[in-house]
Amino acid sequence: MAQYQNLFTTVNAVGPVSHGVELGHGNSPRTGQPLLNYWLGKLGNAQLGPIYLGGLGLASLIFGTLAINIIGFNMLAQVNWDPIQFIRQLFWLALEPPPPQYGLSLPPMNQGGWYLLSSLFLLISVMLWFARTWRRARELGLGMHIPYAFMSAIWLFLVLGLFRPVLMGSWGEAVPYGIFPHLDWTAAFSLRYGNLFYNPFHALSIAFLYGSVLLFAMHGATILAVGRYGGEREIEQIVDRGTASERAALFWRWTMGFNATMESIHRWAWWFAVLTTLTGGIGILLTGTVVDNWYLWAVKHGVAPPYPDVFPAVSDPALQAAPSGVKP
Ligand code: 07D
Ligand code: 07D
Repeated sequence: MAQYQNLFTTVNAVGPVSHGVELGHGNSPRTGQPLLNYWLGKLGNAQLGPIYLGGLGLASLIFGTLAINIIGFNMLAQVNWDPIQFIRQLFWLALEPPPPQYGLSLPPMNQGGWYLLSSLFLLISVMLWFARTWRRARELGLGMHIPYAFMSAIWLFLVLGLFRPVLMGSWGEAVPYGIFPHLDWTAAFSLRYGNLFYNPFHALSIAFLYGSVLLFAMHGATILAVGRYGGEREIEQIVDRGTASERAALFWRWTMGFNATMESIHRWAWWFAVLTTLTGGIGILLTGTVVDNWYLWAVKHGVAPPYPDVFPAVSDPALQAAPSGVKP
């Protein structure tokens, strides 16, 4: 007989729409008349809205829109204001940071000035959004776990775009805004500093990133697998142990000898995710400031072997005298 498998069959619970609890003094009203949508219910909760916009949310959206517009209009200017070419070349277009000779000074607008202005707006937007997560968590009586986790991502974001450029003394160190250009920057960064794979903090970041994926798969699968016993009602399962949580725990205890609990699995998830960008930010901040070449660093510390001397010594062609007739 076919058994109930909830790999795809989402529980689409619908009820009367809810506006949520009353908000205390100093809060704005929530925006939007809530509605129910079947397809949204397939992805998550079927109710859409209301949303709490508030002063911080509104200000964040305004600054974010300004940043995106500055980036977009600079890209549009680069293709001579041709909307077709803008769409065609969108993934390759970029708003680049100022060239290195400007250091940390203010360059002309078309030499990175627009880049700095959009960065300022993006920074304000992200920080306002952070403040919003903080306030909303407080208002709902939550712990601060969500803002703290977001802070970890913001740490890497700030290292890439603010702290490291300042330590290096040049805005030119910051990441360009663009789909492929930011990938080119990432690849060039690794090459410039002697292969980021030898940066132990990059390795830690990867381990936490992969670990996050593994934990997410294990947890998601475990809870779905005990959904037939109500296992997705995690809170009840913590305080009122039933057959679902018990079986989930026993599965792991019997397959690997150790099991998380309904509570601790979320701590594992939180720490792995947070440590991905936390260690990553440390790794990037050290690059170029403390360590100039991660491969040579690894050789020095016995992590990587030096290349054997099988070829005759090579010299940098850039340092050689130019052949006659060629201007250097
Ligand atoms: C799924 C949540 C939704 C978020 C999404 C991203 C924008 C950008 C701006 C057109 C998981 C929204 C995108 C707002 C629009 C313009 C100018 C989150 C989810 C869908 N990256 N990166 C992407 C950013 C860095 C790297 C994609 C941002 C570092 C590699 C997207 C930042 C380095 C690859 C994107 C940032 C780096 C990507 C998908 C900031 C090292 C990919 C992101 C602010 C960490 C992948 C074409 C995603 C790709 C990709 C956004 C920073 C490396 C455009 C906003 C400098 C190797 N990055 N990135 O799903 O397909 O995230 O690129 O720091 O392969 Mg990146
Ligand atoms: C970027 C946090 C900031 C984002 C914020 C979001 C908005 C948009 C809009 C919702 C992602 C702001 C959002 C403004 C809102 C809407 C619509 C998080 C960010 C606040 N690497 N690598 C990592 C691997 C190589 C390089 C981390 C793997 C090569 C550089 C990660 C491989 C070279 C940097 C990772 C690999 C290289 C990294 C990122 C394999 C390139 C970084 C973690 C298998 C040739 C970053 C220490 C993350 C870092 C980073 C994985 C290879 C370069 C673990 C798996 C050797 C320069 N790499 N990498 O969560 O921290 O990012 O490094 O080859 O800067 Mg790497």
